[in-house]
Amino acid sequence: MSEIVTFSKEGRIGIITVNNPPVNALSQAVRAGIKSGIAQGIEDQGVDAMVIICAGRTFIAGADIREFGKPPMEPHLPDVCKFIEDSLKPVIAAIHGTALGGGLEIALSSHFRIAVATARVGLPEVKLGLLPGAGGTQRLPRVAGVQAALEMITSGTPVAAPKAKNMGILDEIVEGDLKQAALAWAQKAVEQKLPLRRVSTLTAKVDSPTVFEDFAKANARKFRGFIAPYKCIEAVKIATELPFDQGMKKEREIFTELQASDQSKAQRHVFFAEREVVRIPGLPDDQPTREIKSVAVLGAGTMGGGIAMCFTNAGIPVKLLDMKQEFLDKGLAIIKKNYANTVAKGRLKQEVMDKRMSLIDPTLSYEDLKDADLIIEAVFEEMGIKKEVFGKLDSICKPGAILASNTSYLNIDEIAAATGRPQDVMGMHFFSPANVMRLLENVRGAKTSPEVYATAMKVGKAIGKVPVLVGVCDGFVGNRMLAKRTRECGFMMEEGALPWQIDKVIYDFGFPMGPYAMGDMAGLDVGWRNRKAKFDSLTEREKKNTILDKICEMGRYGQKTGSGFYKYDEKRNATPDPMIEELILNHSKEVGIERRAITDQEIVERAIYSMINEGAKILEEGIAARPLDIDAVWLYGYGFPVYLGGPMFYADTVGLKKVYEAIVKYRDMIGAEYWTPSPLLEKLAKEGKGFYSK
Ligand code: T1G
Repeated sequence: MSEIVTFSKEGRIGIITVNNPPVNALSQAVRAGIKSGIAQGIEDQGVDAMVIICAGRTFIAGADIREFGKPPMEPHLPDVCKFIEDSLKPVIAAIHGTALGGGLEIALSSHFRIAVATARVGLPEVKLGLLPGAGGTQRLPRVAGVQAALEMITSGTPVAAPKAKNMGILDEIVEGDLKQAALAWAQKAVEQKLPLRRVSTLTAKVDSPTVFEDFAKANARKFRGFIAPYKCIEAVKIATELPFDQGMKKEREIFTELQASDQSKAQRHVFFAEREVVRIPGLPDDQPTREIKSVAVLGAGTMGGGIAMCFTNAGIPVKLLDMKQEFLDKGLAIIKKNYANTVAKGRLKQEVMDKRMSLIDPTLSYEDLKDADLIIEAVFEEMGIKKEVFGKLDSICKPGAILASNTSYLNIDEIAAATGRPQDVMGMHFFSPANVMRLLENVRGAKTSPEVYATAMKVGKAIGKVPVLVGVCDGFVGNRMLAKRTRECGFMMEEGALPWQIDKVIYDFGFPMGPYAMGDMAGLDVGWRNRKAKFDSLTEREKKNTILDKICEMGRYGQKTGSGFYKYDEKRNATPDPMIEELILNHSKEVGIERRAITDQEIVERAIYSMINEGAKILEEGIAARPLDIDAVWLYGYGFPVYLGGPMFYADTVGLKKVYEAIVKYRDMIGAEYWTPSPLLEKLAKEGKGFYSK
């Protein structure tokens, strides 16, 4: 037996203990250890029953994802599960923490399952572009019913133990010491000769023959673009149609197919990227950070209010400052309404809402901010105002306080220079709605100290964000790349495409919405104001591309004015507007561009490859340290489809040679001013490598 799986005996009960930190993943050694532990218990005449239990913070959290894509090693998990289930001696799974994926499959192959009340059980494989591959799709519908199995397997969301008991997944919720409870259970099973419950022998019944179709239809919007959810439905259906062993064979075939798919590779990449992105290359793991026990937010507007909620949600008290009482009252009312909506949906208890509201201390006085550990400014995006605010904060806030700006594009170094402590100044760029969007772009200035930005990364994780560290440049990582897509889409509209064609292509690519529908939702006046602010830095062609100006000059700001690029009915349903089509055709004539047919493929290439090329330049400049930083920004802040893994991972999937050749093609078509290949991209393409090549 290896150290990570041990076999011990208490009385006549054999205990198989898994101890493979941090989450007891089912590596080859763990699988082998469990199998030989069960074998030992079966052979040992002094053993009447066995318990599978885990050390550390959780029961088995699934297969070892790092082993995927490598040659599979024996024993295979389905065989280990069968070996457990076939045991003639009772096997009890004792669960704490999270029994996920292969962990729940091990438990479902045991004869009885007990858990502490705080445990959760789930089959999250679909989030990795997979399906449960060791009997989860065949055993769960037999024990919890088809509908429940469909929901659990296609959502991947774990279920709390009490609910899992009601669903028939768990036999008992135990209190006190789990191991003692498991031993007592095993004793009872032996003494009362409880019939061994082998889930594979049960039947998965369907209440209605259309349950699978109906389920797929009902979730079409949620499953859009993904392959795995439909394969999950197919496998559960098989559980209702075929004998267990044949169903297992089918499940394994589908699993193997999905494991080799680009979608699963992308989603596995995203799993690790989300965890790796918080680690800052070049900084020691024990980098000192500052303690953040109190926060202040300047500006009670939409962003300020959302940012305040991020901290109250994490139990951190917030001082919320604004210039006028009416602004404060309005901001607090919006926060209250947001919480009340969540309570009304049953997703938050009233007392928790009250607690969070009580953590907000509104103020009109800068003086009240003097003891805050972290101050986040979310005032109007104008450099003069930012400098004035930071100058004031510099004079009031205690030494060691972190002064952060939520600016989405202004120069952090210039803001920091307005203080005498630039080492304590940085950007913390939240995304709207700040209490919902998971991305936090942490912007380190030229003088920001490692202690300060390491603290901001820790704060980001503590408030449930995916914090990404980036450098100072116009638009940081996200908006800088987005500007390239916006430019190219604007050019294609001049050259022959229409906004609704571009939107459909970007939507079908996998984004939640196309750029023009998004513009109409956010308000075209926002983009128009940015365009005006940046007008002098635009190229001649961009200056002449006045389609947005013309639409806004008509007072068409999008949904809020009933029309923008689209026209909207009272339910805000969008319809392409012939008036806009005419406006665009006239514009092309005006600027002397002969319109041509633009293919959907060209739209994808120009919209996405322009961003990838810019991403490569961002890497060259060190604005982002790794491609995964860029992918995380786009996945958690801009809705890049998770099954493509982010723009840089997607580029590798397409192949950098192909991306490079397309960029060269557009350089020759549109101009080097817009399409000069990044030297890094060119080099990697010529070496047959990718951004993630080792
Ligand atoms: N394999 C390998 N490493 C894993 C892992 C796994 N299954 N789960 C977590 N880790 C690493 C993770 O990368 C991180 O490493 C550390 O553990 C702590 O994780 C046949 C096919 C369990 C809820 O999808 O959801 O079973 O960054 O930071 O926030 O049907 O981890 O420290 O180096 O996330 O407390 C199905 C995945 C697999 C569960 C804990 N299982 N894990 O969350 O910690 S497929 C999953 C999680 C499968 C079978 C199939 C979470 C967690 P590092 P963490 P956490």
